[in-house]
Amino acid sequence: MEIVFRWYGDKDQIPLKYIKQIPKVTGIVSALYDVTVGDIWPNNEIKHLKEKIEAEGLKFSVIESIPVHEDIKLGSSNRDVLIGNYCQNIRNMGSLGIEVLCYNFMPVFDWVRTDLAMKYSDGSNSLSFDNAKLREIDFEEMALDLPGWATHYTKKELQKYLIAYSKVDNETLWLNLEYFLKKVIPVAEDFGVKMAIHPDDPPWSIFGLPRIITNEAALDRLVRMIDSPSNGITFCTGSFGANLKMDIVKAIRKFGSLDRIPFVHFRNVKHIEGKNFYESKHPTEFGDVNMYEVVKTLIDIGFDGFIRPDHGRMIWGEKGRPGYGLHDRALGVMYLVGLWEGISKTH
Ligand code: DNO
Repeated sequence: MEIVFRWYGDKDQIPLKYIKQIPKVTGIVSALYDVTVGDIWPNNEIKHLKEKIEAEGLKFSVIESIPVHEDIKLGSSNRDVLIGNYCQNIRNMGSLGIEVLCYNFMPVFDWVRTDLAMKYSDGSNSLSFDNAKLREIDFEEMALDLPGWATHYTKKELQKYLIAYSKVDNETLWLNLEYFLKKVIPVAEDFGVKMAIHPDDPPWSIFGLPRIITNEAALDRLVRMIDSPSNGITFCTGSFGANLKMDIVKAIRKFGSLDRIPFVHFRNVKHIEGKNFYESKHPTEFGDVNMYEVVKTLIDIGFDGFIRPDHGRMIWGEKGRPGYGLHDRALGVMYLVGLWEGISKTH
């Protein structure tokens, strides 16, 4: 296991130096954030980012993400050109020795929360999701813009995509994913890259859009589609944790043993009622994910991929990107390291 930490490049208020000070963090998860979705990333810019990371004694381990253009997800007639560009990005990152590519296949929106700073009695805050509030969202007023979102739509574009997706059901989205993967996975294999799909977050349909990477059966279908370690999963314990019906530990054992989990997002969530939940402190007792069993299972299966603390709360007065502050994510790392050492020594 190698612990990595997400860094948003020069625009991130957290300097690489601080990340380097967190015990056991050896690598960085990053991306180019200013490239238009669908374009080829300038190779010199990726190289430059890599050099910056390496100058601080860290490794550029994971790209999260190279966004998949909506026209690929929609299966539009121009998808082959866009997939061609995607393949070139994979070749470029592989040639630079960046091993894992986290991506998602969520239509229009990436991860979604309805409150970016839900307040707790101890003065901290974190992100939360309330299904009723989601239903109230008015696209005319919407200013939802979360860290890591690749696209900021104009109202017109948003309407265009919502209409286009009204003709795409889950099955069509699956077929479009398969079409995409059949073209990109052979390239990933050739260039030593492991693709790792991120689950839909939350793992159910929102705004009537199709969403497919939601549970264990979906992961079964994904891995069967192309039998290759390059066709892998970003196992996000928080995203899947929102689905109370999913046995997360069993799924980690199954897909990890098949060598399909190159990357893990380590996060806990606590359900309030129904589909509503908030992002809790990392340790098991504060949420609904058994973080101890997650780590124990990863140790059992000999997990040798990358793992990063996922969203943290805002604590100690820190202000910054929702979910991506320094302090609580660093606490998440220390909790992970403690579990890891404790379990490994008594196992
Ligand atoms: C949220 C992240 C996601 C993730 C993408 C991967 O914090 O986990 O935005 O980066 O879905 O493509």
